[in-house]
Amino acid sequence: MTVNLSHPRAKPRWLALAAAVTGLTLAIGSVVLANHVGTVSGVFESKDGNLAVDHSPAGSAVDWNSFTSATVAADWNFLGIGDATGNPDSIFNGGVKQDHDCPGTKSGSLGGGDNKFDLQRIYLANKTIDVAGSPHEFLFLAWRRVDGSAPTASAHIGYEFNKGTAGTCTDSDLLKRVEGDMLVVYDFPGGTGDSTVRLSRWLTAGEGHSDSDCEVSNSKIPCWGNTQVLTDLGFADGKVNQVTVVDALAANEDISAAKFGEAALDLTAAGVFSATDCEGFGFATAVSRSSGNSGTAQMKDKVGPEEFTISNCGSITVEKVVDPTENETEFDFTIDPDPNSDGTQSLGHGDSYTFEELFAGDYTLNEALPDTWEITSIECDDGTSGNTATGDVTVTLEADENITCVYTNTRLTGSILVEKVDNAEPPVRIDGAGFTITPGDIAMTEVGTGVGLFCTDGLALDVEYTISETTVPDGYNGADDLTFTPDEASTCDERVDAGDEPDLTFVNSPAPGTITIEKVDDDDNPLEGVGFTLYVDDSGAPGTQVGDEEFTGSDGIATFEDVPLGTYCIVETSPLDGYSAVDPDEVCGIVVGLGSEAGEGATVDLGPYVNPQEHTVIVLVCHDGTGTLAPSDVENGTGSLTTIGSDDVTDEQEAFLCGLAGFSGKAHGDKEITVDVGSDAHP
Ligand SMILES: [Ca+2]
Ligand SMILES: [Ca+2]
Ligand SMILES: [Ca+2]
Ligand SMILES: [Ca+2]
Repeated sequence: MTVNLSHPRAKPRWLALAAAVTGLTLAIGSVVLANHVGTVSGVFESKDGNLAVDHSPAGSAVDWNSFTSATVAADWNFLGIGDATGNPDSIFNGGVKQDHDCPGTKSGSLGGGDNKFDLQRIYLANKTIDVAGSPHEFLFLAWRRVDGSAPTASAHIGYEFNKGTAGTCTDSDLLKRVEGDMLVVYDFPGGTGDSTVRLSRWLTAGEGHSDSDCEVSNSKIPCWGNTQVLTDLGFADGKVNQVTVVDALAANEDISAAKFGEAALDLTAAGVFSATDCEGFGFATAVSRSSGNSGTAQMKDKVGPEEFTISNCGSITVEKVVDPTENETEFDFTIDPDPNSDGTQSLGHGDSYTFEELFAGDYTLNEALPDTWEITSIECDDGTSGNTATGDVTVTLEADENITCVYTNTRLTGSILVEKVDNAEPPVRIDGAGFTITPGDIAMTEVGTGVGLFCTDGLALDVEYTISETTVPDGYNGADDLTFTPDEASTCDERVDAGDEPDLTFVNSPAPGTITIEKVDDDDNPLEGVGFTLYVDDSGAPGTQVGDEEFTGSDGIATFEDVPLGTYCIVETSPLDGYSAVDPDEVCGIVVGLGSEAGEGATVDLGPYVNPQEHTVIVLVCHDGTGTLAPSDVENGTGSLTTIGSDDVTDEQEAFLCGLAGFSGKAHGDKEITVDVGSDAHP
């Protein structure tokens, strides 16, 4: 099987600026082309020696002037290739013969008197036409040489069609010839003579050919093989203009007699193409020759090469576009029917694959869609759109055609909805948190403000994400990381509107608080060893005890740590002897609330509690005259006692006590006395 080049349709290389004149010049359509080619191809006027559309049916009859506004007319593909004239021109080096592969070329002049060799442009057109139920590849070609030679001057134009699979020549823009390249030689004897069209193929030793297969008797392989005279076989016809004709492709240029020639070839009838093998040519070059003698003719002017595709097969290319583009997922493509067993082709973003060597017909491409993707478009450059639900697109391929279909896939994305609650029963959503999703380091978006609900969408499906509480509300301990894998397409807007339950709930416990209490005496001295006990505040009275009794240290401070949020009472349960515990000995309504920083509880500082020092006031009453104790009743408002008498002490003690300083000269009866207990009156 030969190689199908599968080039896209040739782009216009040369177009006239002139307006089309075909509409004005349509003749009565009564002419029937006489020979085989004309009869079959019918409507390409290849043998009337002009460029205007003269025949019927109007609208499908084609001559060269049909291509003034488009490179495709009635499914004929057209290419015009212009060429320099005079000096400089792109020409062959002197002495180059037909069989020279990669011959020398140059920019120069063909020389005086050689106007008959100076090509100004060539035209090419091709189309697949059904002949008796079989597709035939038809090729039409034309040449225009410069004015300046007599109408009797002969013309010998070679058209070389290269597969181009071996690249270009080293020293020129010509294509390296490969086995099966095609040479068409158009020989016009001059005057009113009939044109002859010959065809030969390039032969190489590697394909089993030998020198004896060459057309030119003294040539060596590789060479052009023996020619078929297609005009004799009825597989080609042609005509050179006998009168001035108008070329609408070249600004309605008048072309005088014998400066324009055209021909048609049935390449399938000539055996170039078959119903079973794909054959293709991708480039065309024209050359004017000094004569029709293949052995002696010199190569003169050169036109082209340019891309021009003739093939009985086509190709279908799949191009893959993926959104997001950085994704590395690959998608599996198949074609049905699959005549060349291409099988499944896996393509990622930016990849393409061409199913080559496809005969004309209907083909269905299919993409097997991964679950987490959708096809957003299937667009082919023949105008066909595919079914995005099934991944199928069916195109009708013509020979010579490449159809490119672009499959665009978009990754389905899901969302994660999380809520932030405290540890109350029932839980209450709380404000002030922040979450980050990895991979991607995505900060979650809070839904609304201060409602403790967060959502992020655009996340890949079937990917496990880790959600971290990266901002913890003040006064709370943060929650551990959680993971979630979105498995269905969704957006945050949809889910919030629908009131969906959160995927994840982060529970934060408030950080426990601390209560400190300081104990001092009424001289502001810290008191060590005072015991306090914490109770739940039960309607203003101590309820359940919380933790152990705590004692003050040398700094006078007792501390209750890890105290849950709540309201408490503190009771001085172990006061020091010699000190009052009534300032106060029980405090309720102590509130431990949320702390002011993440992870830290509140600290309640109850400040100094003062335990006053205690003293005893002793009253003695002595009789001034005898120096002896005189028992007397004493009251201080809360109680009464009787001072000691002589029977309570020894004589020496009585003498000592009554010798102490006192207020003397007091008669019997009640006496007022004020005692200021001195704070410095003891150690
Ligand atoms: Ca014509
Ligand atoms: Ca015509
Ligand atoms: Ca040239
Ligand atoms: Ca030229």
